[in-house]
Amino acid sequence: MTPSNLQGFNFAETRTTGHADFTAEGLHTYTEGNTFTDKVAAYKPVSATLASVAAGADPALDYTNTAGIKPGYQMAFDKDGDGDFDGFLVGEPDAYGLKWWDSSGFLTPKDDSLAGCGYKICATLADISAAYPQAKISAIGFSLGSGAKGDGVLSSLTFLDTAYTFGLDPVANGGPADIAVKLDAPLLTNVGTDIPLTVTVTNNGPNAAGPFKVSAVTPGYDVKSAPGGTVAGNTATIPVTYLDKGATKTFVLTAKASAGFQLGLGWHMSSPTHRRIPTCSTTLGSPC
Ligand SMILES: [Ca+2]
Repeated sequence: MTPSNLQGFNFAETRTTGHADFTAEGLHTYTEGNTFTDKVAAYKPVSATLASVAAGADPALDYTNTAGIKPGYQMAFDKDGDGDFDGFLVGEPDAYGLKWWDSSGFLTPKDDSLAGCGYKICATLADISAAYPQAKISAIGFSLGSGAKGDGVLSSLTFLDTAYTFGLDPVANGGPADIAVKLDAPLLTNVGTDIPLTVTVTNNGPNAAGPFKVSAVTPGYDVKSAPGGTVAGNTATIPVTYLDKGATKTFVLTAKASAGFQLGLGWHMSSPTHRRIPTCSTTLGSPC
């Protein structure tokens, strides 16, 4: 590991047959088998209220899975805000979507409706925050395992609107690069109905690029959610941690056409490390 890339994370909870190696693509995490020692985990101390986490963009993992299980993200939880750790909240989007579960059964739900998924708590951060309004978060992180085989590359972990990229250095790995952004929307849109807007980001080279952000302005739409990004009205901003030359990434926004719906969508990308800031506009369903 490279200390300068740790970004405040520590790997003290990683066990002997769990591994985390910094690579150009991100953090290569893997376990050797299915025993107790097969665990990779990293935590970063923070000081935040659960309410502030719940109010921000959803925590997100950008992970390329090669084999086995995927990592889940975790938050060290102080349910009553008294400074004493009470347990971990665990997020596993593939299993439970935006619901987080309590890993140790430490919580006594004030509202039984929070129970689910086989746990005493399995609820959205907003619902948990409402039940525990004094709650604080003292650490953020992820865990792969334990006792399960998994292998993949973690290219970013997003918490509190910050994307942690584990060694993806914008000088070493980033452009100049020609980044193209394209938007596709359904040909038919009913005002007031949720629709997907697909963002396609392509690196035309000549170098790998990242990290950078893609911002989308969607006149006539209200963006409701952006994976790993932030949303404000008709604008979504998505962090891209790393994009190899020739590579493409897609993101699917959820949006709703507003009463002032227009057939117009605009995009721009911002990055101080890249040669070109492409701007394009497109009509519905057509490429830039
Ligand atoms: Ca406590």
